[in-house]
Parts: sequence; C-alpha cells; structure tokens
Amino acid sequence: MEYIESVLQDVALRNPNQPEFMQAVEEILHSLKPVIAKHPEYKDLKILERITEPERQIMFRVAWQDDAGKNHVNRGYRVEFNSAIGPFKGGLRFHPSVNLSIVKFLGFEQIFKNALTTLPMGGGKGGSEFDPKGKSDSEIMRFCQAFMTELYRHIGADTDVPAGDIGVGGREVGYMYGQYKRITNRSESMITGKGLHWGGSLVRTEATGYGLVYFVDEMLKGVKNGLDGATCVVSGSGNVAIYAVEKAQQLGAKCVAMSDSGGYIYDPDGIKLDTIKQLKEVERRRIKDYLEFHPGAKYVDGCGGIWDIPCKIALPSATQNEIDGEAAKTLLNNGVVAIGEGANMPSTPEAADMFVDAGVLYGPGKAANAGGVATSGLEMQQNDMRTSWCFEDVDSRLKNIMKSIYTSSSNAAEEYGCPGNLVVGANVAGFIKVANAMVDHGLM
Ligand code: NDP
Ligand code: 2IT
Repeated sequence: MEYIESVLQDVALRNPNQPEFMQAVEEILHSLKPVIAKHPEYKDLKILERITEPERQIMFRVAWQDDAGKNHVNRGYRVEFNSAIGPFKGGLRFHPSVNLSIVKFLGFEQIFKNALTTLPMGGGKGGSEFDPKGKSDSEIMRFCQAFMTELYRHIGADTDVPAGDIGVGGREVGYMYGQYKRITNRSESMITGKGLHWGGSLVRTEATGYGLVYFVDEMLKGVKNGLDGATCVVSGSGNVAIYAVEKAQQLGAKCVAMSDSGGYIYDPDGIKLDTIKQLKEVERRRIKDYLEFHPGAKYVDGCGGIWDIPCKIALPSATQNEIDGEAAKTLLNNGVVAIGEGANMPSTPEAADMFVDAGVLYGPGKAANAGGVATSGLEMQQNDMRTSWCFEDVDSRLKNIMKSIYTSSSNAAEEYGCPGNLVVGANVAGFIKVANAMVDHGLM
C-alpha cells in the first residue's frame, strides 16, 4: 500500500541511524495494511504518523563514582511513547549496547504488547548504556541512585511506571525505588518488580517465563503431546530464560540448552535449573561454570550456535536479532514445531518471515512475552487496592491473560485475512485498541 510506504519513508527520514527502531516500525506497519484498508479514518486522522512519534523522549546525564573514587558519566534514557490507554509502562535496560534506537524499538513494541494484556497501560521504555557486569553492589546502588535523581521528575504511579529488563532486576528496582522515595517523600507504585515486603507482587519474578510457556502451551493445543516430552532449547539464562525453563520442565518438557553472552551449555539429560539459579541469580557467574557441577554437559563458546541443537520448541529469551536467517533455516530443517519469543524482537525480519512462510507455530515477542508486563499491571492493581493476592491467584490471572492474548491475536489474524499468522494478529489486535483510544481523545 502506497500510503504505508510513504509513512515509512517519512519515519526513516526523521530517524536516521536507528536500525532497530525502523525494524520494529516496518514490521508493524506492514502488517497494518488490511486495517488501514478497512478503517480509512485512521489515515485521515494520521494515526500512523502520530503513533510512530514518541509523545516525549528524555535523555540525561548520569554521573556516579566507583569504589575506587573514580568518576564516570553515562547516558540515561526514557522514551514515553504512547499513553492513549494508560500511564507509560515498560522496563529499564542497563546494557552497554543501549542507545536511542534500541530504547525506541522497545518502547514502540511495548505500546502494542501492553494493549494486548487487556490492562490499562501505555507504552514506554528506558535505560542506560551502563554495564552492570563486574560492578560491586555499592557501585550498582550509586548508579541507580544517580539514574533516579533525574528520572524521578518524569515518572509516577499515574504518569510513567518503569520496571526491569536486561540488567535490571529486583536489586536495581530496590535501589531506584528507595531513591525515588527519598527525593519525593512518597510511597507510591511508580515502579514494578518491587520486593514482596514493599509492594511487590507474587509471580512477578516468574511472570515473563511462565507466561511465555503458557502461551506456547496454548499454541500447541492440537499438537500431539504438546510440551510433554518435548525437547526445548532456551537462549539466555536471565530472568526470562530461567522461569521459562522452570515452567516448561513442570509441564514435562526436556530443556537441553541455555546460554549467556559468552556461550551455551548443552546438557542432553536436561538442564539442572537449581545449578543455573545458584550461578546466575545468587553468585552472578558465567554459564560456563555449569560444567564444574555437571561435567557430563558440554560448553561451546559463542551464543549463536545454540540454534544448531535439534529441538521441538525454541524459546529465544536473550536479546534482539539473536535468530538470523541461517539459524531459522537450521531450526526448520531440524523440525522445530513452535517458536515462542521470550525476548523482544529476537528474530531478524528474514528469520521471522521464514517461520511464517513455513507455517510453524510462531509466537512473536509482543504476544508471547507479555506476561511480565501483564503481571506488572497486576502489581499496580494490588498497590491501588493496598492489598496482595496469593501466588495461585496471580498465577491464574496470568494464565488467563496469556490465553486471551493468544485468542485475540489468533482472531485478529483470521478477521484480517491471515489465519494462523500471530505476527499480523498480535500487531493488529494491539494496534486497533490503541488507535481507537487515540481517536476518542482527539488530536494530540
Ligand atoms: P537478564 O538481564 O535477566 O538476562 C539477559 C540474558 O540474556 C543473560 O543471559 C544475558 O547474558 C543474555 N544477553 C543479553 N544481551 C545479550 C547479547 N547482546 N548477546 C547475547 N546474550 C545476551 O534479562 P531478562 O531475562 O529480563 O531479559 C531477556 C529478554 O527478555 C530481553 O529481550 C528483554 O527485553 C525481554 N523481556 C524481559 C521481560 C522481563 O520482565 N524481564 C519481559 C518481557 C521481555 P549475559 O549475562 O552474559 O549478558
Ligand atoms: O519488555 C517488557 O515487557 C519488560 N521488560 C517488562 C516491562 C514491565 O513494565 O513490566
């Protein structure tokens, strides 16, 4: 459609040198062709032009001191992308690769993901190119405090509510919450992923990984044996990967490989998750060290090779563009049945097209990994009511949300002429909800 191509051209001109952001925008806008054909009012009201332009983008200096007294300067980001259906909501990423393009791709995806959860949350994302690896606890604390010393002016329970992402977990959320409270004198739900004794929700830690597996389980309805006995490869060994493996194992799958940015381990007898948790969550060590405890396993340097391992289920849960065309081809040749994206945009456009064309079950990140932010939404609900729900209660709400995301994506794919294509389905279902809210609010 000429109109969509011309919007894409404008977005590319306005945002030079932002390849990840353009990748996310191109995928979504291309899948909206049938929607624009059916709803010409979106074109008249310039919804596409408005939705691709963040409402607000904040970049700031973060100066902090290491344990040796040496001074450092990093850059902080918060992109408040869209608040049509609720306060901006989305995680903070601390990783040396972070730049404006990556924060914007994540923020843009988050708009549609959050809409799919059925909860009232807009989309945003933030972070810093700060590298937490090898830093002491006190250095992490000083960085988080310095980061929040600026960020606090822009966020709040009803305006913008960050959370974790790569490099930001419970420890970092704690330091940032503490600094916000100290500066503002307010105990409010301005961040999620909080500790259980100060406003956090049960299941938030597990939510992205568990939700991913609930989603994959839903996709596998009708496939013989489903997850039971299925060989599963999970990239990453952080928050998402660990709890995806935990739930997959509970449902009978055999997870044989995990990775970190250094390489991957292959344990044909099945990954011993207790060892991974101890290494990664407690001691913050490298995945290579798994071999010290399980010498029968194999370690391979470099994380890309993990997709050479034959599997029925692939759960990429590390980072963007970790599955390229080559890896997709190998997975397909090895007979992969389902791909569930725990990470955001882990498949390159080429890989994603190959999965769709091959007709395998393919759950794109904004649908499959929405359980994390959905449970952040449940944390906000509990905070608003000043209550806390038990584990089973939150878990069953999460499961229902993942089912409803599958159903709404699947129905939208069908309605807009691409049955079975959950990429189109998730994009369309998320978009329509936000677009209609933008129409209701008038031009802004
Ligand atoms: P963590 O920081 O807990 O773990 C990240 C994992 O991915 C680590 O094993 C890390 O290895 C690996 N990794 C990170 N960057 C790279 C890279 N450039 N190349 C290779 N490996 C890499 O993060 P999460 O588990 O929270 O996040 C993982 C993915 O899931 C991200 O894409 C995130 O956006 C997405 N996500 C997270 C949600 C959440 O609630 N946390 C919700 C929805 C999506 P190493 O330790 O060596 O760096
Ligand atoms: O990508 C994501 O959805 C997250 N990192 C979680 C965001 C959140 O606000 O819980």
